[in-house]
Amino acid sequence: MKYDFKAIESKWQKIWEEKQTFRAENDYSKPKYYALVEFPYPSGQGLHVGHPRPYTALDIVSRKRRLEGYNVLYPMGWDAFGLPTENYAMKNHIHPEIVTAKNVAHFKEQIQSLGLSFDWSREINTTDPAYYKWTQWIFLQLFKHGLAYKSEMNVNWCTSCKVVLANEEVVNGVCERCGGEVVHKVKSQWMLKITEYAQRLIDDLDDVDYIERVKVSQKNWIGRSTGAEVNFKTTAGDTLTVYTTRPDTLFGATYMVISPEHPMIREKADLIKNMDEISAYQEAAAKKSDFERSEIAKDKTGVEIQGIRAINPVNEKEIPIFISDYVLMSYGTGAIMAVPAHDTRDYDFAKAFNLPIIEVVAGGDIEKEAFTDCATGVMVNSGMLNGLSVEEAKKKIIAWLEENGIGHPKVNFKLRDWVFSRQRYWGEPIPIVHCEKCGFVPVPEEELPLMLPELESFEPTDDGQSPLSKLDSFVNTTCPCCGGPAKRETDTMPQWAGSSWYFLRYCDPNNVSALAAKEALDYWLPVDWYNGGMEHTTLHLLYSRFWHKFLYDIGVVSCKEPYAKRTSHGMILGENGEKMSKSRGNVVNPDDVVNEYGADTMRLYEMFIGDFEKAAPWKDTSLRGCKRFLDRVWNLQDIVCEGDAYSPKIESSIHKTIKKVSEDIENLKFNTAIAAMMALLNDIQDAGSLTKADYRTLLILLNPFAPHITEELYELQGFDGMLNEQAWPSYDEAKCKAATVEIVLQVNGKIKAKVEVDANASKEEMAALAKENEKMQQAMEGKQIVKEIVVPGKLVNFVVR
Ligand code: ANZ
Ligand code: ZN
Repeated sequence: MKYDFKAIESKWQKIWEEKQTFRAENDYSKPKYYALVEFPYPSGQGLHVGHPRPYTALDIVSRKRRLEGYNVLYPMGWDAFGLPTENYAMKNHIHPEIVTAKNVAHFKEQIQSLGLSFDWSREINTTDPAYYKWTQWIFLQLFKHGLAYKSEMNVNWCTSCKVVLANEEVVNGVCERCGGEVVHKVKSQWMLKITEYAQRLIDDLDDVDYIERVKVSQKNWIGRSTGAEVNFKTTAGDTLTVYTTRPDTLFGATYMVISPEHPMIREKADLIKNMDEISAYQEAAAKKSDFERSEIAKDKTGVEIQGIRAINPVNEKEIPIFISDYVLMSYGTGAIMAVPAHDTRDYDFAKAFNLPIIEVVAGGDIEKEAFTDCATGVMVNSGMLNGLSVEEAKKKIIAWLEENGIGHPKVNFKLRDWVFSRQRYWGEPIPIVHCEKCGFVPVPEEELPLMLPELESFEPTDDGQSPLSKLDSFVNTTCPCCGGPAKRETDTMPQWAGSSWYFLRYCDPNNVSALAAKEALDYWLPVDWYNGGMEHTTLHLLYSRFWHKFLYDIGVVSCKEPYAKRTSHGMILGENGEKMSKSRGNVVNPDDVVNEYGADTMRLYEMFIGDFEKAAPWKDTSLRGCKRFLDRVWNLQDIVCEGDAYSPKIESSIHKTIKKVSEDIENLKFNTAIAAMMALLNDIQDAGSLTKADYRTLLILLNPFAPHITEELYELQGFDGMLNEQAWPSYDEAKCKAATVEIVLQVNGKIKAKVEVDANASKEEMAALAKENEKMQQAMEGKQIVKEIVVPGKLVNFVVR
């Protein structure tokens, strides 16, 4: 009988669906396992061959866990709000809801063809009002707890999408999504106070099992730094406060720099003599992105403020104040003390403007460059600090600053509050009403969901107003507080909103009175294993940890962290090693692969393609190799024997493979797990036969990778029940040791023969075997053995003369 993958795959997919095989039970007495992959954005392009890589990986984990006796939740859904759908809808004059439904149907069919063990009864969609009701509810809780606020903000504005972007969405100075130019704009925006959670978002990383690169990049993004705030008096009679990580270098502060947006410029305008020059510089700076402005290598520009000087508090010296765009208003206090001898940017600036450079930490060569090392230097030219190390000097100066009321220790974070408004149609309406009398008033919870209204046209306005603002019947309402006339918020939420809590909804997806029942959350959480893209590390992963912590604080969930374990997969590239794209003509369509080779081959290949954590190029030859492997597994039926033809070699090979596959799955080494099963198959074919029991074991091991063919073979062999109801095999460590090993026999270091010996053979036994060997005898004819070298398990070498 031929391996008819088409018939087999559709047969088992139907059976699984009918039997609801992968339905997670809310049976709280069983040990649970919650496996999660990032739900896709159902784009018009359909599934990419990159999608199944993480889905299959955690499908393997889920299937293994079921065989290990766990009640497994492995859900899937749709992250369906967002710009691409809206843009498509606008271009083609179709409502985004219709576009979404069509895309979801297509994605679902494609995903289902792969035989993934998702519990489809828990499918969710972020654009479903029954779902976004709870997204809005969470927003209201944030608002009620002072964590959502509206403020005038200098925001990132994508000139092509006509939309505000979060800092996280600006990559290398351009729009993460479309690559369009990003400029600054002052706009009134809803913001979420993620900064309030900055410290906890760092600290609690200690309690979770995330791959190291994810932890590191989250920490860098949050960017905790410790230092001091120091007050400098100015000749204008006020004070300029700076943030510095190097208060030890105060004696070397030879000038100050404030950001072009610093309020002092406005407040002291009447004292500033070169206001025209300053204004021109401010205008030029406003056009640049923070990214451009903070580049280390860029030429330093600036203008000295004429008419006001600052006084260095440690030596009462008057120093000049500059404005320069390398100082950002959004970090620290927007003002710095410049220490050119020990800071690279200050050094470049001082050289450009011919400012004094005073060495205060000895150990470098400040004629050539700034000396920034703080581990080895010794303080000089610094009065009371002379002779101290940098660390000692920091402590001493901070104590002195505090005593004299000039400064205090300070911790700063790079993390900014989350810009939460979007001026687009296809998102969750922000459930807030603005009343002249009462200010911002939440929409009453019993009125949720606040439905996204029907609109004629979804075009955003050029001045950046949401399309919803054009709909008077939506905008005009009454104040829930005083009953007077009021206006609705017309901004919508960013795409990151729905995905910030979706893993909670899966626990209890149809609940109408809460985002999920408490018992369901307590049982399923935390997610035991979450796999997703590295690109989401500082976006979705951080946002969802923030929301989860907030929900923990208000008692909705009982654990501090949403995900116990986080891993990440590499991309699948085209055959040419480049990213797959239409323009490069190297796109592989998953439907074609499933059609031609079957889902099991596709799954197996995606796991065999390379190290799961690294990018890997697609190779059709290797895909065919995986198909051949399954053909051979199929053909083993011909050599299965009823009894137990005992072979110590196969027995040990089986135990080794069980161990290897079991461990490799846990360690993301799916490719080497498959290689181990391929090696086992070779051993079996060398042996020429295998027992039914050994076949059964191989089928169970292979089942998570290739679930359809293994179920079919299991049935054909007449075993009891279904394969997915069996137990994951265990192994005997002692039997994992190879029964025999191959050793080489040499004469004067040259290989003469290779023979199999008992793995535990002694040196004497090995030497005796070598002497009996025909080839060895020929090579040594007429000669004397002068030395015998024997390495157990490896080789015998005779030195002859
Ligand atoms: C004096 C000094 C001397 C500094 C020295 C560094 C080295 P992190 O680690 O990133 O927190 N700084 C402070 N606010 C700034 C702003 N708004 N824009 C640009 N630069 C700013 O860096 C903090 C350091 O970056 C601060 O310490 C300050 O320069 C600068 F040898 O103060 B330092
Ligand atoms: Zn009111």
